Amino acid sequence: MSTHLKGLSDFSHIEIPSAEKFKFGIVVSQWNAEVTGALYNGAHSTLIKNGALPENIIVIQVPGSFELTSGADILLSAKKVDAVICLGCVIQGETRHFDFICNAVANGVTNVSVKHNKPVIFGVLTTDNSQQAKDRAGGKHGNKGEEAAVTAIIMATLQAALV
Ligand code: DLZ
Repeated sequence: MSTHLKGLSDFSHIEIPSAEKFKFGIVVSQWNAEVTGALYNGAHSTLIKNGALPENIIVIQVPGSFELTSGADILLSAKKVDAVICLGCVIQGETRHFDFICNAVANGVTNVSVKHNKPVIFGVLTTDNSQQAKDRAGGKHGNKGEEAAVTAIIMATLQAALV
């Protein structure tokens, strides 16, 4: 059962399908690298724990969350993957950058998913401060990277079942 603290990172209430037959892409933003590194560790270990083969996980890095969309697009154009996980961390600052980046990456991830007809998962933290981000990257609120990986497995399985 999920708790108000751990959120979706507690998966004991759902059955996660095997990831063994799928290929995954992971696009990691280098901005706020300590947080995105923790998200990456959570996503990668969750894929492996659920049967994905290490050689079937392609990882690329992009400079910031704004570039997650083009990173996913490049990856899906170049490699045959069943789902892509975008990992980033946007922290509220003193300018409107935050809003532009969050809106751009949310819309961009949706658009690239539709363009390639593949699941592209939004594993981007959008927080008021770095503590909130750390709390969601392996801290007291779980790890959003793990959630993103589970979502990718579920969506890849759904597509394989229907297409
Ligand atoms: C410029 C910028 C700022 C201010 N803040 C963040 C952030 O909190 N998280 C993040 O992932 N990226 C940030 N960036 C960088 C942009 O995503 C992007 O890399 C640059 O604007 C260049 O396109």
